[in-house]
Amino acid sequence: MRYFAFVDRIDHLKVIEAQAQPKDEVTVIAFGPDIRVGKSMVKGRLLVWDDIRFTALAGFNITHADRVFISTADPAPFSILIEAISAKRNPPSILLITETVTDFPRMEQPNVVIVDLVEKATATVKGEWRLLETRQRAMRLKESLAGHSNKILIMTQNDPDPDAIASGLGVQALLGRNRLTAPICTFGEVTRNENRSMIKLLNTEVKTISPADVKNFDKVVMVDVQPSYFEPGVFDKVDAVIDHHPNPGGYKAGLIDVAPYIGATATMLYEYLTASEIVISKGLATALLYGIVTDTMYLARGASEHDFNAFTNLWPIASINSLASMSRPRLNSDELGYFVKAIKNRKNVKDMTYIWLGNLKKEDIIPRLADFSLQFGENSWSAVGGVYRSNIVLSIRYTGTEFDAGKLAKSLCEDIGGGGGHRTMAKAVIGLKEFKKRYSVKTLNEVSESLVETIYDLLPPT
Ligand SMILES: [Mn+2]
Repeated sequence: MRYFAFVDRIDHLKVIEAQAQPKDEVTVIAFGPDIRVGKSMVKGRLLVWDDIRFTALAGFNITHADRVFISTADPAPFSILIEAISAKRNPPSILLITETVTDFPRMEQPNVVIVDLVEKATATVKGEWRLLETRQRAMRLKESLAGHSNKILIMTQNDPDPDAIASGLGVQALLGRNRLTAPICTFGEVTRNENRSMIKLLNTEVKTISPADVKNFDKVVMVDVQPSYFEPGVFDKVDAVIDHHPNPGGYKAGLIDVAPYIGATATMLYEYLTASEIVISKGLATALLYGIVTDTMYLARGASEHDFNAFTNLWPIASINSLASMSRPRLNSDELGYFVKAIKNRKNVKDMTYIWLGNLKKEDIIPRLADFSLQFGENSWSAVGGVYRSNIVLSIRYTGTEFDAGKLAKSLCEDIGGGGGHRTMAKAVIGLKEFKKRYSVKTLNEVSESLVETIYDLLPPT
């Protein structure tokens, strides 16, 4: 290939020459009255013009098979040059390198592209600052947890989700620890099938501990959760918090990295690991990627530029097969039984499919069935309820736009429980005792009937 470089300054020559392969033919045309350039500074043929030499230009016979660079501070003479070079039927591609994009005439031509080096460099430098800052934070985190004999507690919420588990694995990798010297722990347990299958596939572990066990650890790191989530007094000292939920405040910790603009805590750990130049294994990449896709619904919900970047870089390393098996867990016969029960017992309450499951051993079947039962008929609401550990748990789904599932959940719980969510999905948790007392009912069937009546009154007319 032939390269022609028209330059009125030589400081971009390196950028230009870096594009050419050794076998390419490079002609540098130094141009203008002020340019000082010697043969030794140029890697190809050097011509020095004091003005545009149209005859010489025509002699080059530049076609679409050639590439033309123009590096300039002064746009005016170069627009004449572009016009002259582009006059033919098959003009070459012209790349204009500049540091000051002002008004370049003829820039609208399809064979011309303009590259502002300052803009490019600024973006790169910005990224480097960010990388440095993340690296420093990772260093501070490591320092605050340092000490070979330290037993580190990686703490997650009560029913840790893939993002929390992946972030825990990320912390282990960052600190060079394992499940014995820095276990991922919860006061609850992992209930959802997907999450259990993730733990199995990654050959890892989430330990259930009690608040009394906290004192057996020297250091505490919280991931995907913050100290205010827990009962006061359980953690008297937290060394680090890494989370993407909003910071409710009211707590102290050694290092607090809370970034609500990021879609998943796994993304934050990805950045810590890469900034610290730690090689991410296939298993860890799979976990982090799974954390990101579940928290952001495959980048459709709350995903930032950070999450897109982590996703793009983790995808080639991760095991896509494992990822697929994690997101499609098998139903065991108990769970299949609930699906059958749901289909049989479904009721229509105005525009809602309502399902009551009675006593439950596991909670996660409720939201799964709430999603599932939106597929029945034409109803725009679904609600699935049951009793789990002395609470009535109800998941609500809504596909319409005028009303709000979160508001319905809140009104259901008034004074006797907690509820909330957003327009499309919500959850209500009501003390069974309190509910029975308020509605003067005794059996679970009566509880369900009172729930139906209350929901009926709260739902908009159809
Ligand atoms: Mn999360």
